[in-house]
Amino acid sequence: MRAREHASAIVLPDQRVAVCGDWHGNQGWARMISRALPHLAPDVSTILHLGDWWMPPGAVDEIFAETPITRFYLVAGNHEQWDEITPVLDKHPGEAVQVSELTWILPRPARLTIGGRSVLALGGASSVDRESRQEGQTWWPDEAITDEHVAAAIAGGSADLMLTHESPGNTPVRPVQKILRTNPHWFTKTALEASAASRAKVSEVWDAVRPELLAHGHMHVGAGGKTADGRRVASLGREGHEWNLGILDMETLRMATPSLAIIRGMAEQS
Ligand SMILES: [Mn+2]
Repeated sequence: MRAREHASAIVLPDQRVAVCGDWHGNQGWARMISRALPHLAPDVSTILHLGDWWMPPGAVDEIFAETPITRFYLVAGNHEQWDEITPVLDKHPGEAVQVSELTWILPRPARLTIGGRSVLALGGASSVDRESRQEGQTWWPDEAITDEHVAAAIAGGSADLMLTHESPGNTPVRPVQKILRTNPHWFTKTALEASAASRAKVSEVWDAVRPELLAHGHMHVGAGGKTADGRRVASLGREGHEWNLGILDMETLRMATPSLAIIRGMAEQS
């Protein structure tokens, strides 16, 4: 991974953007999105990816070449090629780094302005499958959200929209609450404790920044919720599942989530 350009301020005029949940390197699914999206939202030229992307940047260029997409911003997750991402980010502290024609990796944290709205992106998350992975090969400690990331994110002040990979701990999204309560995949106690600590960091930022909408991935469930004080949270599904793709209106901060059937149907038409 090599830096082409870097940018400290990202200001986009877009009124609508696409937001995607985890892809886990699935290029077939990315291609499905690339075929459906121009039919679903021909005005959209920006994709905000909420992490567990893990793809060669050149694949993004190739897959979206024949589409209106001109920018692909990554809010990194936990399952990423951190041995390549961290060095390029470290070379340009606080800046977004362009690593292919379309792909930009956002700093940790990042502030953007999209359609006149203030946006905070906070990448990173804890791997609950940590024990089945090999450090330096399929897992890196860089995945963690650090106290420095939290402090910098809060220091930037309020935001209308917050983008993360990790869920906040105090989420109002009921299907996410259920997963956290029941541990359906039998993750270990150590992994679950690290995961809870990671969610607490997101909560700390979320409660300070108080965005109207927070969108995240990682939990592999597509669902929404709202806090008692009116803050909305959208949890995006993983690749090939419902709610992996959202079309977000920056004026209303409402997100449309076309069904899998619609996405497949639209992709077949192209
Ligand atoms: Mn993840």
